[in-house]
Amino acid sequence: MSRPPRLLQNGAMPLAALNQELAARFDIHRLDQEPDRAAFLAAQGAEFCGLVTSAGIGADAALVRALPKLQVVSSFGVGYDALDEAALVAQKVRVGYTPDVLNDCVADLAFALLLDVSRGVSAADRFVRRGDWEKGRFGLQTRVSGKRLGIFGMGRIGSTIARRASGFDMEVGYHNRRPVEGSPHQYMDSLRALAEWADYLVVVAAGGAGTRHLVNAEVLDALGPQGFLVNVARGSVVDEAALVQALQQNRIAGAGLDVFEDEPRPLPALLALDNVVLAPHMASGTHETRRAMGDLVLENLETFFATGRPKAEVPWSAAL
Ligand code: 8YV
Repeated sequence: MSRPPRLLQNGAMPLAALNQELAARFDIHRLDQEPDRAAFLAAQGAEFCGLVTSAGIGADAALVRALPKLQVVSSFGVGYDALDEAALVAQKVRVGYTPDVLNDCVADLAFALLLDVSRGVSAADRFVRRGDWEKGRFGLQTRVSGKRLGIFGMGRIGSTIARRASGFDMEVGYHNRRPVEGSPHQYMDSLRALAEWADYLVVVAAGGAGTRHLVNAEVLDALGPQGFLVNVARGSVVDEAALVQALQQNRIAGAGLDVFEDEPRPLPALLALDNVVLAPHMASGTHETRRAMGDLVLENLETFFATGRPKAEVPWSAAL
């Protein structure tokens, strides 16, 4: 029997069983457990033909260049903004990722944050626990049903969120670089116009240089004092300092955030605000979805070693 391919893994997947299955099928070495990563890569980097990483950890250009025999990357996650496209394309590395399997859970959490910040669920929980109920009534909240939902990024996850919205009798509008062919929803040709129209602006656009800080002070002011922001995409899409100011000055009504510019460190000012719901980048974090993501990480590797291409390939890898 031939030896299993030697792969480098630069962080554990969030289910012990997945890491065990990976190690049972491939010859895995854990880079994150190396005390001197640079020295290890200099000595042994040329031995690895594959890298197992995640959307959160990614692979920078220095790591890719330290692996001159790299043929395949299998990344746990749908976002690929932390994978250095230029370095990977230059080395003609095939890159697999985990789209689709997380659509439902990310859409569910987007709605959980939307409902929470609008109906004050977390704030009400704090109110009851503090014993404030005996002192007076909890403040009135904002109705969700029948309102306008603006989706920035009508892709796989965006359209799953739009389907959830129909159960709340919400009108859906969206902004993308281009209208989505056949979409039944209203297309707005600018993010500002979408924010102006929407009661809830939900960010599901991909991260990276092209979308950095697109949700800025101007967009937040267009959303306005009755409007709520929800972000389940990447912290980088929102100018977090501008968001803090807009929240502090009640220029928007509230925000539900699963992602931040500097994870795991949300701006401290956010922690002090009651009209904000904060989550620790957990939208895909259910047993079921994380299992499915891990299965696809393994399947992408197996398909690559059998056919030369991962099953689910990021667009710039598929174009190689
Ligand atoms: C991951 C994510 O949980 O898929 C993505 O792009 O951001 C999350 O689903 C996380 O990045 C895993 O590292």
